[in-house]
Amino acid sequence: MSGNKERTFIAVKPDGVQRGLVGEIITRFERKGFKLVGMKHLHAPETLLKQHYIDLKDKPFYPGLVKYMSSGPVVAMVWEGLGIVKTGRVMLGETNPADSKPGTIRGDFCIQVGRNIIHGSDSVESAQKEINLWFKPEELVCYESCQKNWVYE
Ligand code: D4T
Repeated sequence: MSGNKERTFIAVKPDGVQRGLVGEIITRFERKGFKLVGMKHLHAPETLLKQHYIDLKDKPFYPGLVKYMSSGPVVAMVWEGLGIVKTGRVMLGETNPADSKPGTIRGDFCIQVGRNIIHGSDSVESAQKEINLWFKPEELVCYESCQKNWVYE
């Protein structure tokens, strides 16, 4: 995927869901002009979460991370738009909320790294991998947004 069709995987983590932040997070992506192409609310199986965080398997925080991510439902989403992977990470803020600027999601709504409420893919390649891991192709909706010509030149 390239250009306006770039996609990223965003997940509201269990703390974000429990704290009622799903609507706020969706609103930020919608208002920016990005397009929602997939969404599901699920209690993610541990096998899926272990695979999702496989690159971190040797980190000391990995077991706690998997436990936290499986402690309640998450809202998994695929968003689409120009430069969305990079811009999405800017909108999220730094991994550690203490380093996140006000105005970012983590900067505004959380305090500690182990409760940082949201995940966003860190590269186009990992976005593709994560989307394939969490969604079947038929779960992604193809449609043209009526806003397209007002968001893009
Ligand atoms: P995610 O993947 O959740 O969007 O986070 P980041 O991409 O911003 O950061 P990451 O992969 O390095 O960390 C994944 C996840 O692990 C938690 N974490 C991280 C933690 O609990 N303790 C730590 O010291 C670090 C570095 C938070 C995010």
